Amino acid sequence: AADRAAATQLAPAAPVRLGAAVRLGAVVPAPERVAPDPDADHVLPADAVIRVSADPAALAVGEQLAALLRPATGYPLPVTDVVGQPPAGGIALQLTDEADLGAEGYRLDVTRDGVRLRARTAAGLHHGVQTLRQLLPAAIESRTPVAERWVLPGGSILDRPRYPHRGAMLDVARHFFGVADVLRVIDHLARYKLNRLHLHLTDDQGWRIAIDSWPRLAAVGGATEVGGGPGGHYTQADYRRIVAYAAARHITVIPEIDLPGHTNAALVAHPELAPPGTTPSPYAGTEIGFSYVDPTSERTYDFVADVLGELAALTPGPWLHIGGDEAFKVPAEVYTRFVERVQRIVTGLGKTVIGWHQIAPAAHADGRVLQWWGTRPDDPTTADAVRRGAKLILSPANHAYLDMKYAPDTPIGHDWAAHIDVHQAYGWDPATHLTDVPAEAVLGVEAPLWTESVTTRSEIEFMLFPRLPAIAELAWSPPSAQPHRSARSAQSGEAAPSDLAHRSTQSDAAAQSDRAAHDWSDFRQRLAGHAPRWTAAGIAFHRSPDLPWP
Ligand code: TNX
Repeated sequence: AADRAAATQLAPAAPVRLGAAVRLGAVVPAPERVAPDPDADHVLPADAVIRVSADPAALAVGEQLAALLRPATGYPLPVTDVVGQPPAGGIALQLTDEADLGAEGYRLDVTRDGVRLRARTAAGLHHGVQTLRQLLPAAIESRTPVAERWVLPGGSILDRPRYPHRGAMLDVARHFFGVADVLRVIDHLARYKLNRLHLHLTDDQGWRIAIDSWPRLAAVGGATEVGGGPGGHYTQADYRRIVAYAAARHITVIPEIDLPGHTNAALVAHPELAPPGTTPSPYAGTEIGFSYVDPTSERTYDFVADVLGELAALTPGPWLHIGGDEAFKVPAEVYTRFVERVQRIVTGLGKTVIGWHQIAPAAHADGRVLQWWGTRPDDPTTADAVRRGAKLILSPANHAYLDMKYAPDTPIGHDWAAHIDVHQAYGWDPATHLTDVPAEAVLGVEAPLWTESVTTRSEIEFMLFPRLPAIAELAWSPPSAQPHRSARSAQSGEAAPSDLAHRSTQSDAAAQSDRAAHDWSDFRQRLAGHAPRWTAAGIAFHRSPDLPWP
């Protein structure tokens, strides 16, 4: 295969496109600092080796990089952990102890001689690999060999996330999506450096996770979905597979069991949990707010403890999401006591509570996080919960809800919060969005995809692309441009990376700055430039009129 690949380079069957290198600043989300060096473009040779620090997690990232690059290049790209200077034309993935890179940052240097990626953690290397992918020609996304000059733009990038929580939610309850679809969504998150996948596992229309101690929940409660389809559920083995696939991409799964409302499917399976005098029946519509588990029955708390106990055991991540939204039929005082009791169950399991911001009035529980999905930034109840210790994940429904239509003529989706095209998805600042909430309370951003109207993998992608990358950039990229020097203008060519880190205060606005931080006109160009990648990867997307498509 190596010989064939080399021969392909010398005497290509199809004409090799001698396209220009991708711009170093073309990355989404925008890196913190970019210093291009146009004299240092690197052409990946057919015999390139991927050298990785001798660490299992780092080696796994190296193998993933090889797996990403092999199909289109046809190169063998062996992965080794032999340390030392990278050979000419090699790609080096190195774990370092450079404190400024933080838990997820990376430093990338592309020179004529090779590529060096450094990070303190395998997560940082993983994010750097996503940048590396985006810097290769779009044909790198092809699953079959392409005759192409695999050129990377010269220069250096220093990159770190703005927020630790960068997520998306998939509602697998309204319509069920199988494991393969979820893994593909995980791939989309990884591409844009997101690190949390929130799975909305239960709702009125379906219960999607097998619970050994309450088997009817999935067997009976899982057999429905919106529109009358067959539904489905994940076995615990399925769920573990999703968690492991996500973990290998440095993404933590956050499972949600929505309580006390949005529980009709559970009540159909276990009518004894329903409030006295009610007779639950399977529901395939899209109304909300009618169902709830009986908060006055001890059996309800047995159910909650068993379900959350099994879920905690399946979930290596620290969080359990308890829902809490739209329990309209439960009186406020009863609701608050219920939430406080469920919070105690979660903390008792050694997990951290996340809930929709309706749980705000409940007492603080250690580390608890509210997921704010309002549309009006003035929310005194949430601000008060923050004063009592809560942290926030922001999912403003009029900016971050991926189930909203792009425009009135969008064939699927809702419009109760807004029409959300790319400009609207991008046009807000998480740090200052909520009134009377300090920036330090914001852990990050999450884009939820509710699926009342979303039924297929390509419909998921149509709603995600191109909006998910806009939310990813809000979560990852710095809010304002950092002044920096280009690698070229540095005194010593060798010192380019530390230049990026330590000498950036020297004002050199005229340097070949290839980046503008939160900047719509720059972002729309960069994002539109990804369309050929999505096409090559078979990703469905909406050709939004907001973007200057190539
Ligand atoms: C509100 S947002 C809901 C969901 C719906 C969604 C539709 C939230 C916590 N609850 O039950 O699916 O609106 O946009």
